[in-house]
Amino acid sequence: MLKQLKSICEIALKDIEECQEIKQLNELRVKYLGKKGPIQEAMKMMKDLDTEARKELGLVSNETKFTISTAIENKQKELENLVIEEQLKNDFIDVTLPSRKRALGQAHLTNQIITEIEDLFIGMGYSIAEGPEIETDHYNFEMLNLPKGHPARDMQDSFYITEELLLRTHTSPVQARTMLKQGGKGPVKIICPGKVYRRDDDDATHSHQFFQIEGLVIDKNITMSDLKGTLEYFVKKIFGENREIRFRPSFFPFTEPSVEVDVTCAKCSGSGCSMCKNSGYIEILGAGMVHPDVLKMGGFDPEVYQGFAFGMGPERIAILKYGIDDIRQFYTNDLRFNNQFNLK
Ligand code: FA5
Repeated sequence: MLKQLKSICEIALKDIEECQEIKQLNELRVKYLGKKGPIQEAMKMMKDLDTEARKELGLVSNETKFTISTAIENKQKELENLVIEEQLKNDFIDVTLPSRKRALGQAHLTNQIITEIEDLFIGMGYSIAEGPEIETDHYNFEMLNLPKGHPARDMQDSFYITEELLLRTHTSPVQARTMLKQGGKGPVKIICPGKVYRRDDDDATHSHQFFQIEGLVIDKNITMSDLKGTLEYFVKKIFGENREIRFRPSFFPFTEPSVEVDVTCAKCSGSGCSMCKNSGYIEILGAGMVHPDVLKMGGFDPEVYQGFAFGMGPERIAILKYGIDDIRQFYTNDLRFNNQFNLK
């Protein structure tokens, strides 16, 4: 029996040595150390032996059991390590591989055109001013020579929140706010981009919510020719030398004299179409010399200082620059529209 146990031990160690998988190792554990295994069988015989032989068989059986179970434990660790190594090999991340391309977002066309206009005026020495979108009647109208009941208030149909508060109808109140901040001292040279709101019916060139960029220059000896030169330079820079513009006499209560500037229609190049209402031109801005009363209300002495101001619609400018057929394209969030204008 002792010899038999020795040879079983040798065979078991060989089997364990050759074993390649954990599953197979578990089968060997059951085969050699299980209840029906050879060591248990040998133990069962002990009862028929005398004391000395029983002692010896017990010792050898225990040793055999210990040797086999130690070999199985060692093999188990070895096989588990192999599995981990294999996993590590397969999970290897090649950090040198090029990454997946991510679609990058881009600025909305409105922001792109506003940035372009801002850059142009900053290049001419202007700085950027801001004002609130919820404005008081006082700044939106009264400080601009439009007292309550003035018929010209109808030019800008408004969204009132209370009797005194409204969504600003233009960026011109920033003129008044800037003048007061200056305490009557020039020079002033600002532009103010921002959102404005009007109860206008939406159509190809009108929106109830749109952007404006206000401009204000106040200094000594400012004349209409400064305004004209500035706007001509601006229009040529934005639209190119070949685009036709025209200055048309107009009326704004806060400027005197006042003009409106039109650029030839992008769709019909001036021959007349539905977009330009057959006029051949689309209006992009209103402007004029700051009215002496507005200068006075802003704390400036009109005998010493003069100024010019303008207010333009950047969406209209983009429409004319890129031949866009409808201002509603700016607000309907169709990415295909915006993606055409990656101008950087
Ligand atoms: C004004 O809002 C004056 N505050 C501009 C101004 C400033 C004049 C300083 C003199 C001195 P007007 O209502 O014309 O003016 O609007 C100015 C520009 O805003 C227009 O030329 C046009 O480009 C744009 N605009 C006006 N209404 C709309 C609209 N509903 N949708 C889109 N753009 C508009």
